[in-house]
Amino acid sequence: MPPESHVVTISRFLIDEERKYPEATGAFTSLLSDIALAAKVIGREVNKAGLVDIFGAVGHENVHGEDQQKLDVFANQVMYRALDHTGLVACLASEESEELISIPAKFPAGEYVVIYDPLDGSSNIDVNVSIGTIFSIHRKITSGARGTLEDCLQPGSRQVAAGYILYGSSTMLVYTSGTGVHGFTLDPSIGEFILSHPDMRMPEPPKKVYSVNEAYFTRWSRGQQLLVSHLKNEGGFGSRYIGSMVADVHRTLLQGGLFMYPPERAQPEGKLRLLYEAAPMAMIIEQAGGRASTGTQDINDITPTGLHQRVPIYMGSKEFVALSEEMLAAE
Ligand code: AHM
Ligand code: MG
Repeated sequence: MPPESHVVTISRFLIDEERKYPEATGAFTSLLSDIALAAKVIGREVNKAGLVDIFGAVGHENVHGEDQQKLDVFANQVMYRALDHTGLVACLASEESEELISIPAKFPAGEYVVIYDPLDGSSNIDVNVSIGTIFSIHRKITSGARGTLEDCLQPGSRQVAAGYILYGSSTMLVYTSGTGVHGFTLDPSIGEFILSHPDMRMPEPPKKVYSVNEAYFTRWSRGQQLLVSHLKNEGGFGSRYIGSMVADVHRTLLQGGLFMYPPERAQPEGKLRLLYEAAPMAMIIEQAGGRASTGTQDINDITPTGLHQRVPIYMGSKEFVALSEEMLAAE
């Protein structure tokens, strides 16, 4: 007889979580379920990306001046269509859209603001490297019926939930709603996300690994150069850099370490965006016992000033983030 095991699907898990809060309306559970459905649809296309002629830029640039890949466009539409008509969402913001995305007048609006990067790391699609979707959820704070820019520009510390979907050797959905981090792996044979990583915590002691694009070394500040030199020489750190944030942060979450995207000469604010990438990943890392800093302040203390604001990132095991802040301040 196989050992007794309980299979917990994401729907079961969300319903059980909801029961802990008698005042819960079920809206949040529905919202997460909608995102999980979008994840399955995006995951399905990502997994067969090599089979169909879906590669390559569609011939126009996104708001950051970067080539948009076809799968980005597809993932962006899937996220939008999973959420626009539900009556749960006040407004949306996507890394792929310059402006706030309003809910069409023909649909009811709800209380949640959903901000997402539909397919992060899309330059890796062609070479079959793991990519991901990142999402951040706030509650609407303005009093009107529909969400506004102000509802999107809230500090990360006010997120009610955040998560990502990693399209890797398996598809995983990892999320937090402020009471720990939970990971689900897609069983493709039944099309269900199954709880595989309950209550994820970053390991202590952490693995000594730093993750940064070291090709920019000569363009870094002296403090940043000294930090990385210290980690690999005196610190005895190893290095891993996939160049796909969801995959790099996922590894950091599971093994411990330090993920960095520092400022450099050509990009003084760094590359990654506060609302779509930094804030949601920061909430997850913090909920798992780690920290996320810009080098001088906690990422989730920042009140955003624009939808596409960028921010330097140092996230991972607490002691490594503290060491980074210390060494950067010394220079
Ligand atoms: P994207 O939003 O255009 O896909 O870019 C974000 C990606 C991240 O996944 C990754 O951490 C970073 O860009 C890598 O950048 P670089 O190639 O400069 O190291
Ligand atoms: Mg991105």
